[in-house]
Amino acid sequence: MTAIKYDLLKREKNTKARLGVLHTPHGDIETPVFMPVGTQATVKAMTPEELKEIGANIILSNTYHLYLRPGHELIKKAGGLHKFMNWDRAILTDSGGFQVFSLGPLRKITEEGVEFRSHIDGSRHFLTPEKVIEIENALGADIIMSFDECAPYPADYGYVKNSMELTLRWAKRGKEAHKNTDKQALFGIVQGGTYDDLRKECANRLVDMDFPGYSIGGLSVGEEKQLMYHVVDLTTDYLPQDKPRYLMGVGSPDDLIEGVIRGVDMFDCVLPTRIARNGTVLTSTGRLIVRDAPHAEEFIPLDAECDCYTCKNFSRAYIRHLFKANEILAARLATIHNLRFLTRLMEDIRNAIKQDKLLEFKSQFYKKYGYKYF
Ligand code: PRF
Ligand code: ZN
Repeated sequence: MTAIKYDLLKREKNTKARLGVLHTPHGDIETPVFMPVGTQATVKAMTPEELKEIGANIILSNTYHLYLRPGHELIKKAGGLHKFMNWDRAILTDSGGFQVFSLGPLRKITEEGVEFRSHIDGSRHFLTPEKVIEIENALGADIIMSFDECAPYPADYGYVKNSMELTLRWAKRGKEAHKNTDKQALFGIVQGGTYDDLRKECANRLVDMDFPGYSIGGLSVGEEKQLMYHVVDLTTDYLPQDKPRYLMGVGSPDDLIEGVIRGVDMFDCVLPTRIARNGTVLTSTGRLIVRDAPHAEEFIPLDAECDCYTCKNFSRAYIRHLFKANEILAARLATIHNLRFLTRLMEDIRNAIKQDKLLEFKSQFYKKYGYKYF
């Protein structure tokens, strides 16, 4: 028995976009989907009820953070991550492969695993592919990630090749350690930097290992967008049609559209929640810094086309005032709006796929939204 089942409903006529449903132990997810990020067992500023209201069916959380604080044993005692945070829809946990490698000089990579110091209290830890699976099993997310190395960009061919080989060996070790296959689906992560042959080889060898889904890691780490799109396009060509594909840590509106066109089904990104807390919102006509002076007397919604709680009830002038006065409601209202903006964008994308009109949708979207943030 596998924990998840992916139904491919339709392939768009003019692109590589796919319409599907991901069945999980905590409900069905229509794909392509954007997953809000809840790093520390909370999507910052949002209650589970609010997440449901904006239409989120799956959220992402982080093994690295929850292992360090409050500890996976504690979350296991609470009855698992779903119960601990009172979220009864699907959860995906990232492996820490990205967070640990972002620590820079604080970590040391060996064949066995990664030794690092906690960003919280400086304490020493050692994570191995087996340990990461043990932690993810304790957390109990529906979809879990293999331990990988996300190579920096730029990096020379030799470094990236060794790093990809290590990621493949770790994927195999993680798969062997994963016992809870009927409740949790373990994805393999494609690495290989921006080298076409390494991406191809990594994808092929992971597919030979037969994972229930495949992630594309190592992108959006400083490379040009066009290069990222090229690597995504190339990688999905080597992934099977009957399994979901997840592009890790990518989720600006343009990246979502371009990713879907190249055959990606799942995305996550801190962007909408992070910029919301800084006073920036996503709208159908581009990004808007609602905190800025020009909006002081605008008694209109953040986005006239938006159906979210914030846009139905509050003006730009009021939200700007909340930001200037450092009121926590500002972050809450802006986060609700930004997450609704992206979940609605994904709904629109799925409708466009149904009608084989994704390219038309893309050009209409860009015409209003603009290319400013490419
Ligand atoms: N690996 C893992 N998580 C990730 C990434 C990765 O390469 C990225 C890269 N954009 C984001 N999150 N495990
Ligand atoms: Zn809104």
